[in-house]
Amino acid sequence: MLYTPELLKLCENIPKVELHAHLNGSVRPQTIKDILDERSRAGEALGVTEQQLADITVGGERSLRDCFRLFDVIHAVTTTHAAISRIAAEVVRDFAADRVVYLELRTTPKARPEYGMTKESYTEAVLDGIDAALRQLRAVPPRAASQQQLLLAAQAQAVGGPGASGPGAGAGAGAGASGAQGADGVGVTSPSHEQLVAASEGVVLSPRAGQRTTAAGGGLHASSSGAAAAAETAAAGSEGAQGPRPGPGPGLESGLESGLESGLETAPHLIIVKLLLSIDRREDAAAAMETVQLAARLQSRGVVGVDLSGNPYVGSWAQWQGALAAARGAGLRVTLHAGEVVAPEEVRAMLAWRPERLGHCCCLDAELAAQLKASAIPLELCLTSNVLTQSVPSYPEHHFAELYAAGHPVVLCTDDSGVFGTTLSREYAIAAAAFKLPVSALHELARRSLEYTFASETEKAQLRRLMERELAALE
Ligand code: 6MZ
Repeated sequence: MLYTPELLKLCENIPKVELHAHLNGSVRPQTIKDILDERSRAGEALGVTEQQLADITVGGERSLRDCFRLFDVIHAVTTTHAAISRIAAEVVRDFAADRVVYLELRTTPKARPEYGMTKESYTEAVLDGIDAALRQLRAVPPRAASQQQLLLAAQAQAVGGPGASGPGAGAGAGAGASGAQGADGVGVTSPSHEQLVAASEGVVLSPRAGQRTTAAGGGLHASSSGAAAAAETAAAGSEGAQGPRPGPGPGLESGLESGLESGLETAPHLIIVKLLLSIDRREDAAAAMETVQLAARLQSRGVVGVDLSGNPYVGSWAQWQGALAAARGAGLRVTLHAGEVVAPEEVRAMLAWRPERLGHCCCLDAELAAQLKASAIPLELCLTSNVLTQSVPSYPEHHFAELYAAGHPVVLCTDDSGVFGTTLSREYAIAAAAFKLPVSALHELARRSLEYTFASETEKAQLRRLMERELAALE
């Protein structure tokens, strides 16, 4: 093992920022099993073999090509809105339990007409799942949030946000609302427009133990798919037989549960979740444009950008450029998977296009590496993913070392925590061990990651305050 349990524990305590996590790659293997079991009990044959199922649950080293075959199997199982919502809810809970305070999740909207699924209904199912998890983390009763409660939540933020102290308001929107109206003696100021927007976009304030609670609701919408109900159930604790994925300390998760039971005396941590919609490299120009238009329409629900991902051996840059330009035109941010395999012409074109962020950049020659450094484009780096898929030969040889030493903006991320059996805390521990970083450097990495998010300036300011307070307590 590269790192000690003590080091992992230190990393679990750091408030962290996750910027590169694929939804279906972050699924708990047990959930795939559960869904498969449920559907076969209902008499549905999904054509997934025992061996394929074992491949998902075993983890370990696998080539990139094998990885993409595995995603196809996962996608063959996750075809209902309820399954998608459940997975999204569980993924949010898992990251929150790993002390991730800002999560930018990404997923590829999928049209599956044979299952009555459009790209839009798929994405709404994801957003339903995220909302359900946030409500559960915040202990707001399902579907109880209203515009009035959002207003009150924003007022509570205006009063002092996560740092404000005072007696804890009870769990639930009603209790939070009365607190915001002054029942706890705290004066109320009017929320700014930005605060209202932040609240309606799913900004959730979850103060630390003994601090005032606020009643922020997730993005609000009517769900006709029934997926929201399934997500509520999932968010309410269907951890599966094996519970959450390994990594997050059990204390954190159980602390969170007991906090919910005891009226938030031990409150969960703040987590803000945003969504990026991915264009799959298998998609043509029209399909890519459809995803971008969907992302543009769903900005009010927390979609902040577009990603280009998928099998790097497939497709060519020119086919997505129109859609990516449209994304930029619509005010969406763009991040691109680049150089996961050797593809110098494509990486050159991507660097010239200047996305807001890049992912991977494992296979760059000296000239492209120099261009990347000169560009100062923030880079999402996924150590375990890159080593297990053999995009880089070993942890110590990972390009993180060179870029970090050069002062290039880098962010540690998980990529596919379910498929690769990792957590963000574990990625921090691996980095510390492989590159001999002191814990103070990890704190600094977490701090800086926040600056590369696609969050609004208001959200960044909130998170900065929270992270500073939590990091100061650790230092
Ligand atoms: C490129 C990847 C990836 O979108 O169904 N994906 N794309 N490189 C990687 N490195 C290992 N890992 C995941 O999540 C799964 C999808 O994310 C992309 C692939 O397109 C995969 O099908 P969603 O939620």
